[in-house]
Amino acid sequence: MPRTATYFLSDLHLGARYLPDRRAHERRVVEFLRSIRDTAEAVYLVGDVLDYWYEYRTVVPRGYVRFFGALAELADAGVRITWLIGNHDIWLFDYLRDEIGIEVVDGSITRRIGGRNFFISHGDGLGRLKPSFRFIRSIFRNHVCQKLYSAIHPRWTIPFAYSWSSGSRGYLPGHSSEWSGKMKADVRAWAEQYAAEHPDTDYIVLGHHHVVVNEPVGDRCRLIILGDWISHDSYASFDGDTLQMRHFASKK
Ligand SMILES: [Mn+2]
Repeated sequence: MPRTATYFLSDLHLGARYLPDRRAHERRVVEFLRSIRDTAEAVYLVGDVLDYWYEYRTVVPRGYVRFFGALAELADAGVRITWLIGNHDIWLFDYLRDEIGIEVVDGSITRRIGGRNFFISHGDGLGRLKPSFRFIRSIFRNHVCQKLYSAIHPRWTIPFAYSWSSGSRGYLPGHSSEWSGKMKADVRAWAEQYAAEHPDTDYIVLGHHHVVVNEPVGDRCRLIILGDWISHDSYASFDGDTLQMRHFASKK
């Protein structure tokens, strides 16, 4: 089978302390990655793939072994992997780039894939941000703050980070978000404006909101929100012409 498909997924939140069975969750993701091995030309991980990660110059956190292994198998088989960082996996620096051979991107990218133009972003930094979220976002990305943080022993920072991460969002099991209200209005307003300013865009692909969305925006563009791997096990597949949202069904 020729490798012609591009896959997009986001918000796996691997390692999240609120997952009922973290190992089973990781195995499901690995099963998915293996299932696309023969068809994938490229994979886009659109942020919040890990619930928390902080790599030091010489040391990395425990965990994610099977997941990293599955990514490495894909990369070694020639699949191009691009990981756009989210607001949970901000501190991915050069380890996975060098160790696995993936591209790590901070921010948004535009790509021409097949015959279509894509805008891809985790989405947490788009549109109007709450001042408190904007402030935290700038602290987290500040190099001096990162240096200071990395000087604290991880025996204190890692447990703190996991509990903060669980408490900071309402995405606990059974509390999936809905595509409605202010969130929908804000994201759509931003997307309408982007599509108007970039009329050659075919797909805006976002994560972050934990909802599955595939709907028109502007004259020719579609807004895609990738869902998550907490309630939806969702991903998008693109065959060079059309993009489809799907839900992974584990065979195990
Ligand atoms: Mn997010």
